[in-house]
Amino acid sequence: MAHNPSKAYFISDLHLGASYFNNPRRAEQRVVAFLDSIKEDAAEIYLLGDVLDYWFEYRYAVPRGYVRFFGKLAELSDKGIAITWLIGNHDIWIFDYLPGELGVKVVDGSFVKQIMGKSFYLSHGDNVGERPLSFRIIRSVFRNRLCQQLYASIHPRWTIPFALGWSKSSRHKDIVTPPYQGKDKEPLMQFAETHAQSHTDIDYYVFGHRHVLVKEQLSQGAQAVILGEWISMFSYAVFDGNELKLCKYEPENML
Ligand SMILES: [Mn+2]
Repeated sequence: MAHNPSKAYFISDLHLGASYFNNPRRAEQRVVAFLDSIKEDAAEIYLLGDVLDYWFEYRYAVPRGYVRFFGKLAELSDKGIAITWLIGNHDIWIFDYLPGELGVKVVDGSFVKQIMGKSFYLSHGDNVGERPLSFRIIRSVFRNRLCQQLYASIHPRWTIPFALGWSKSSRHKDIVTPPYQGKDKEPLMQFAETHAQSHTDIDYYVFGHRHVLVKEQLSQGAQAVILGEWISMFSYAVFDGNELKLCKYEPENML
């Protein structure tokens, strides 16, 4: 394929490293194969959170793994593709290592980005709409700088197994996704619908987090998508300047 960087790609919820993958290496290789397949026509890539199931950067050390995935991101970023990584609710603790090492831009929270002349509202989706109190408390503890420093002061020998155990305990929640019940019942869509009323300049809303693959037309004319996941769906969105399409990755040479 000729090198023609003209598209923007969006993926989320890869959950690499999660204990529920029967074959974690294959899950990583699938993502790498996808990134390789888009490297000639991608101008921009947006990773919308929960890319890694667990990550914590220490000052002088990082967790094991993800070598192929990180290598591919570094290759694409070195090639000039602009890669943006939105922090999700699993990969919260990215500090200066991944941005520096991979050349990716890391963003915490929701933001609006102009992409090929259109206005995109991008968010992982965990901080949008109604959330239970327990979720909000955990979220603020996880993001508290002092809590992060205290956690970082404990040897990884103790924190990493603890975190992996924690992740395992939320396994059911991550795999069994409440089904999408339509625009009117989906908090992310309700949020987008309300937000669009007062932000008529937004053309597209793109979310992750929910593990469903959906595109809806909002009443103000904008479109809203939820990106699915890479546990069993292998879905993504691609924007060519005219249309935002939802697709599933079907590798030719990988079953
Ligand atoms: Mn999430």
